[in-house]
Amino acid sequence: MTTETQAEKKKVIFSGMQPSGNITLGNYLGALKNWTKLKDEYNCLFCIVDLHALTVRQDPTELRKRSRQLLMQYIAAGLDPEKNIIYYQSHVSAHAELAWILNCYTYMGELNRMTQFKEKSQRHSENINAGLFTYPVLMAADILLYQTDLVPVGNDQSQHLELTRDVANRFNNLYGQTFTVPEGYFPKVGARIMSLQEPTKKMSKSDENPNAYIALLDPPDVIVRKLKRAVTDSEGKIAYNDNQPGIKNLINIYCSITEESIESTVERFSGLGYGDFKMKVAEVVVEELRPLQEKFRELEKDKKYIDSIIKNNAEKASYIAAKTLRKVKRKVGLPNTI
Ligand code: AQP
Repeated sequence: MTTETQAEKKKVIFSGMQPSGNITLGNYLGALKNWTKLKDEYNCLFCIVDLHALTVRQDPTELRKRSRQLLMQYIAAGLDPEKNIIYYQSHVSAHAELAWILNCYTYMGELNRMTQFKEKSQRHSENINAGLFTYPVLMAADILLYQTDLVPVGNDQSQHLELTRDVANRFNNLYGQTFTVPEGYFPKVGARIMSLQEPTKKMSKSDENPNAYIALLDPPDVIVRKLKRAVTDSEGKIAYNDNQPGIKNLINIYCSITEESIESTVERFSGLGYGDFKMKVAEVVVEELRPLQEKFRELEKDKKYIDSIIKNNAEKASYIAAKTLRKVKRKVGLPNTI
């Protein structure tokens, strides 16, 4: 078998992140770090889903800057822009086109049930726009355009993936086999990392309080300071349970990085005070992020290289996406281009 045929046989993985803030240790441990383990085994597309970020008001200059930074952080974390397709969603117009078509095959009732819409419309009550409502349809288009087999998702996204599968099946039933129906890919490691200030809420890059999250590019002294300030409890005991969500979160962070078991971590640190334990966590976080931050700074200096990645990968993604879009247009009866 030639290398090319082997590559073709690999399953397709699609995943993405929104440049809606500076990505956090939560995004890294829950998604990015796991992606780096898949990058050789699968045909991977890792997207910067900038169109999705528009569902919440963004400062245009900041959005552009963060999108580029996110792309560089993907590479700095270990994704390979030669083997993986790393690109901006807005550079491949097929995403928006397919989303429109799929909007016509998705029911209001289905979208009304989406819990993320309910949650985000509460959080952004001043701006409940139609994009926020149809967000899952754009996500379905992202996935289906590439005939994706597997989508690494956290629990928070499983409802959207189910909708993608329903829409794909509906379309295939109406028009014959058009889309691969994707499955969720649930990584073995990748705890849900919680806010450092409200440990019952997930760590989010768009949190208004920067002390609630560790950004991947936070310098070591900032990481130490944020962890020292992390909210804990008055039990004074290192234990892993829901009554001590702050300490539980710090243990999860520590174990996700070191891959040590929770039991042995709790046992090893059981005699420590919270202050000392926080310093142990800070040490492993700083060391984990150090190489990523160094690589990021190198990449930042090489504008030409990053520009070439942006261009080449957008072309690769567009080529694959155009094939699916052409098929879809033909099936629904849109006229051929002349
Ligand atoms: N706290 C978290 N712990 C573990 N995994 C997480 N992810 C997000 N937060 C955590 C995973 O990161 C990926 C990218 O997510 P996204 O950019 O699509 O947006 P999100 O899930 O809404 O992440 P944020 O940080 O909370 O963004 P904002 O604040 O903009 O809403 C996903 O795979 C997600 O599971």
